[in-house]
Amino acid sequence: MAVREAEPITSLREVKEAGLDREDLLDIYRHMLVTRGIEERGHILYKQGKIPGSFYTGRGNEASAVGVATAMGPDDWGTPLHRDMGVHVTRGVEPWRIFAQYMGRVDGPTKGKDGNVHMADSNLGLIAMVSHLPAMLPVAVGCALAFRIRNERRVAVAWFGEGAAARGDTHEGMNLAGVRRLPVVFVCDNNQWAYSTPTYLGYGIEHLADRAAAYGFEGVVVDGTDVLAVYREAKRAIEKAREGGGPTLIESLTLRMEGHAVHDDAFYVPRELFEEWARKDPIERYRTWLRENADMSDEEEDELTGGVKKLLNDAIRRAEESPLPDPDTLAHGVYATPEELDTPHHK
Ligand SMILES: Cc1ncc(C[n+]2csc(CCOP(=O)(O)OP(=O)(O)O)c2C)c(N)n1
Ligand SMILES: [Mg+2]
Repeated sequence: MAVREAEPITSLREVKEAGLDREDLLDIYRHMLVTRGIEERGHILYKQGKIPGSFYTGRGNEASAVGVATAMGPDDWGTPLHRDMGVHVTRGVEPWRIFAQYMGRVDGPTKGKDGNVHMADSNLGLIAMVSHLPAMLPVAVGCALAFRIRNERRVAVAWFGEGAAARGDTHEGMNLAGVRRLPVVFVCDNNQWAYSTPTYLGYGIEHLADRAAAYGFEGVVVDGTDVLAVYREAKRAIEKAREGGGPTLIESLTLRMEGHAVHDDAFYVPRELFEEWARKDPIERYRTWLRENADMSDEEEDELTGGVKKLLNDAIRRAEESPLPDPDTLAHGVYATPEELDTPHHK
């Protein structure tokens, strides 16, 4: 069975219908630029030897991450992964705190206690990834179950990769969500590679979103380089979940434009594939859309890009002033104490 394939948004009228005004449109662009800027500067910090461990980016996934996060409500929760920097940026994590995180400093969201993208700010409705494959998917389903039990009109958003889709916890999470019609939206960042494994060795169906039907909910495939199309599908799915309509699986198609991490030059990805997807660069694509459909002027664009550049320069400076954590605090904040938990059986 073929799932629905999302339509692109072609006019300002459709954008308004989807709930965005012109300021929102420029905010989306700014968030995408900040996302890419953070990761580009991260590469430089890595080469300068300032980032411990490896370094991961989501180049090519900016539209997908920002589009979904823009559709989330302020009280919704999400579990973004190593390709989803745009989610942190859109939810309001300040760039200097992200650079501090990269460099293991105390002002990073994990206070210098975990590796670079294993981070999240729970004050902004985000839960840090434990691991990728896909450890966070059952956690998000658990959030959705809690929202249901507490009668809260909130939605959980769970991200996972197409490689992670082959593992058992994806099935367990989606099955429970389908059976209980929980308020959760699954977002598969299908970037066509799971480390060096191509999709044809990862799954035997045409679209991963085809699987949704087997769990009793809707699946949709969206072009992950089209930020407005991603936004519209995510908004539909999130509001449907909030209204009691159950889960949706959104498969967002992109290409991972860099290696799995900085140590991997992606020699196994055909060059033509990179060239093909570079022509669909999500930021360039959206920039063209804004100029053609929302009258983004040269001055407006210069002001925006100049502002982002300054924001990132200041952010790096501020992050470098942040100290490394005091070794004596190593075990602080790592485990919750029973008193901090609101689950009755822990009392
Ligand atoms: C159980 C387990 N096996 C292997 C890894 C190492 N690992 C982390 S991400 C990844 C690739 C995942 O591919 P995919 O789900 O497509 O996500 P992508 O990295 O492409 O975004 C691998 C092999 C892991 N974290 N956990
Ligand atoms: Mg992948």
